[in-house]
Amino acid sequence: MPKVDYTLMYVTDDSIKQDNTFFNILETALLGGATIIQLREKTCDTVTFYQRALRCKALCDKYNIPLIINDRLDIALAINADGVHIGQADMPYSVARKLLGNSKIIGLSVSTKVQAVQPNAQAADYIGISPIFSTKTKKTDLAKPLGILGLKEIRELYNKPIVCIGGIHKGNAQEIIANGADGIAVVSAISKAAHPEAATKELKEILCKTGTN
Ligand code: TZP
Ligand code: MG
Repeated sequence: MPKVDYTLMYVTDDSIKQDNTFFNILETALLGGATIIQLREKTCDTVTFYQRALRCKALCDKYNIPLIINDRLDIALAINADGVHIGQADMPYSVARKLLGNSKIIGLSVSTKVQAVQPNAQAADYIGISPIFSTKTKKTDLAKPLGILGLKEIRELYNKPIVCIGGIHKGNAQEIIANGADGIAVVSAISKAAHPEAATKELKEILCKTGTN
């Protein structure tokens, strides 16, 4: 598998139903320097998800940026995505790996220290600390925020890439990288910004100043 840059993951905003807006924002995130894209759709039907996924893949390919799909292995396989992001209640990691093979990225959400030391988390390509802070974007199935302390504790136990998600913006991104995360994943800091491309660039600069990139 090629080395993946997890610095700035843009997770698409499934509240945007209008395709033009959805793809404009995705392209501005790519232009602004997002290093990986996660397509996350929680409410649409399968055919809509599949069609969005196909278009996302074409756009990400244009910028040479990996695309991973939230939850849906079938869609990841159908469009030859670069991988999936799964949660604790999704397809078990071992099954996902069997279906996708070794060349694809599999990320797993963890919400506790205990989950971070489980064999599936240790085997995954990266874990997503979910959530790090409170967020208004995800309203259901949201665990208690782990905070910076939780991130530090998990960093000590986990030696593969860690990406944090939930309530991250330009005011707190630096602190997350400084405390051991390899990257951040954001929805609203980009999708709801007045100028998504400028917002992405600003986040990227903050992250690159703090990290080793
Ligand atoms: N998983 C945990 S928090 C979250 C997801 C998908 C939403 C993050 O959205 P935002 O707007 O970056 O807080
Ligand atoms: Mg999931």
